Order: sequence, then C-alpha cells, then structure tokens
Amino acid sequence: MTDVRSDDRPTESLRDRIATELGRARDRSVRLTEAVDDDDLVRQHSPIMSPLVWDLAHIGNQEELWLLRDVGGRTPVRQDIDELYDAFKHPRKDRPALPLLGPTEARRYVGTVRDKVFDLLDGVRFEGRRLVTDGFAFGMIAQHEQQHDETMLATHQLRAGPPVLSAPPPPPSVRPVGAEVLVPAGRFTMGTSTDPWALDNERPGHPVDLPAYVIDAAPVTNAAYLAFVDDGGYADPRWWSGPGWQHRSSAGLTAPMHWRRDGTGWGCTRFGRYAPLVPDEPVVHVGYHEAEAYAAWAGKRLPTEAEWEKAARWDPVSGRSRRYPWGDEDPTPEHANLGQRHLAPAPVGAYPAGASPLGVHQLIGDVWEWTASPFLGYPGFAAFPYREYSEVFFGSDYRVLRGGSFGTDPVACRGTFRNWDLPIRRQIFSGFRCARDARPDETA
Ligand code: AVJ
Ligand code: FE
Repeated sequence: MTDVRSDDRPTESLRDRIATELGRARDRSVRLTEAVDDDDLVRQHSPIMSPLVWDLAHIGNQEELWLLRDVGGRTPVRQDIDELYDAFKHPRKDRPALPLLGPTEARRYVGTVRDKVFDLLDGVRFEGRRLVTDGFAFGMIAQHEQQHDETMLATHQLRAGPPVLSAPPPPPSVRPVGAEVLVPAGRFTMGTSTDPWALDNERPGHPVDLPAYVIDAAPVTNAAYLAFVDDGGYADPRWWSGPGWQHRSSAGLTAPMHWRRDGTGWGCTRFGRYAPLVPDEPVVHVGYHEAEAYAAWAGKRLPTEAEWEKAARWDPVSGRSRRYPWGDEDPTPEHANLGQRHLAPAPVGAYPAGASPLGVHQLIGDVWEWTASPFLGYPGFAAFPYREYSEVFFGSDYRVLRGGSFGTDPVACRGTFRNWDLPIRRQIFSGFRCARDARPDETA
C-alpha cells in the first residue's frame, strides 16, 4: 500500500502525504506558540498543564527519538535533553522549574530536527520493519504533534488575559435533529486491524455483540445542561456517584468550567472572550463525574465505548464498520468541526453531512464525548511501538472519550480513535451524550 488516503486522492504518494501532515502540524504548533510572547511561553498557566515551551520541545524530542534515531539510525541531535522532555520523569507541576530550552532554543531545536526528518523522508523505504510499513512512525509523529497542539489549545483556554487567538465562528444549525436514535441489537466490528495509522489501543478489530440500545442523536447542549444546573443538580447527591459527589464537594463544583453567572443568565469565557451561553451548542468543559450526574438526572446513562463506536461506524446496509459516521472518506469542513478551524463547538444541526446512517449527529468533532468505559486494551492488544503510549494507562483510573473536539486535527481523529483522561478532568474540550437501554416496546 503506497497511499494512506483511499480513492479521493489516488495520485498523492505516501511520501507527499507525510510531508503534508507534518507540515500542517508544524504550522499549527507555530501559530499556537507565536500567539504569545516569550514570558508567556515559559509560564505555567495551570498546575495541570505544561508551559507551552515544554510542549514545543517535547514535540521535537519525540520526533527525534522515533524518526531520526529509531527509523533513520541517525546520530542524536540533543541526547542531553531527552530526560527533560520525558513525560514520565517529571510531573507537569514540576516542569517550569526544570532547565528547559528557552523559546529561541526550543524553536531552533524543533526546526533542526524537522530539517533532518525531511532529509530522511526523501530516501526512506516504507517496508521491512513494522515501524515504517505504510509510514506508520511518521503518521504517529504527526498525530503526536497534533495531540500536543490540542493540549496547547487547552492551555490557551486556561490562560488569563486578552484574546490572542481568533477564528471564524462555527457554522449555524441548518437542520432540526431528533432526540434519540434506536440502534438495533447485533454484532459489529469494534476497532481496526487494517487502518495503517491507527494506534495500538485501536487494535485489533474484534466482534462485539450488543443488545438494542438508544443513544442521543446529538451531544447534550448548554440549554439541556443548564436545566440540570437550575434544577439544583450540583446540590443533590442522588445524581452523583460516591466518588463523583466527593469530588464535586471538595472541588466546590457548581457548573461547567469557565461558566459564569452574569446579571441575567449564564455566559462563558472562551480564549479570553466572554459571551452569553449559546443554548444549542454542545456543553463543553465538563468532567466525567458531571456527565454521569447529568445522565442520572435525565433518567439515562452514559454510553459504553462500544455503544458509541457502533453508533458511529456500523453501516446497517452492509453490516461493515466504516472509518467515520458518514463513510470511509477523510473529513472535510462539511462533515465535522475539527482542526481548530473554529474556536468553539458548533450548534446541534450544523453538520447534517456528517451524520451516521441511523441519524446520529456530530459524533466526530465539536466536543470529546465521555463514555462509561474504563480505558482497557482490546482482546489481543499488543503495545506498539511503546508501552507508555497506552498500556501504562490501562485500568479503571481513566475513562475513555471518543470523537474528537473542535481542537482535534483530522489526522488524530477517526471512528476508532480512543482518548482517555481522569474522571475529574475538565480543562479538555469534553462534553458527552447520553444513552439508555431500549425498552421491549421499542425493539418489537
Ligand atoms: C491520548 C491525549 C491522553 O496527551 O496524554 C501525547 C496523547 N501521548 N503524548 C496525552 C499523548 C503522549 C495523550 N492522550
Ligand atoms: Fe507527548
């Protein structure tokens, strides 16, 4: 296979595709880091986030480790800094005190690494080792940079001060979307064994049999979530799990992160701009505990990861699992709100072309969706190429999120893609939709 994209761009070679993806990722990293001055780059905007300059040099260091040293067998550019940019050696809160590369040095470092990667890319053969088959390591590094770009975008959202990022508003709603969709009982293929740039935790493809269930046709909106807030949902332990209630109480949660009550209603601050809540926009910046409490209040539950993926990929006509809700073609701006093209989720009904055959909307893009599932390996999981990407996080401490947000690049988003985080986290662009078991009268 020489072309990762399928039929839409048959003439673009794998080499060109890799160069394009690496270039797009770097353009975004540059945009996110040039938006602020040097003081701001080295400052820690939140104890749970790294300074932006750490993300930047870490991006370059991972690229050096995997592409230059491992794939290319080249001599190290800066072996002395590996330890500083190893995410497992230093917790985020300690990173500002490390002797990190300064902004100028970090920019020079990532540029040097990238020049050498392009030199390597010129002559590399995509065969032999599994690491290079179908350009996997290059795809992994493009995804890694984009993942850190989304993390840097989340850091921008936590940053105080006047706005420094801008983008056109998301498209308006153009179609009313129903409340719920019934997904019939039966087997589907979860995960993938064939998608060349799928990461280890998405593999292997395996059959999963699910009873009939009902899933929300769209993510939960600000208006719906506000009804929970107004109903005293944050003050009523009935809706919360034990650990959820404990966290709500100790953290003093009363609303999603960044919400603020003004004279007449609620608004939220987004990348330094305050605006009234948009009622039909998906709620964002809620943790797993909040999502779970809302679902209980609504008489529903969160979908499992398998339920989310079947709704997103299962084609009732062919019985196949597809890459995306709309089919196998790569996302376009008509399908989904991805790639930081906008700086907000789009209202429900803004992406009818991205809906699944069963009529489930906005599964991809807008907001990451919390699922009920702990982060575990699929049957037959094998860590590749390193345990620290996924395997060391397996267990019930983390919950899986699906679908990507407005800040997720298409290269790091697909129907099989799995994200995970701690249940208390809400600085990420996280929302959710609800599900429930089907009633016997609904499946007859
Ligand atoms: C998949 C988003 C949870 O940011 O911790 C970046 C991605 N892994 N560098 C993270 C990742 C290594 C990861 N998430
Ligand atoms: Fe990383």
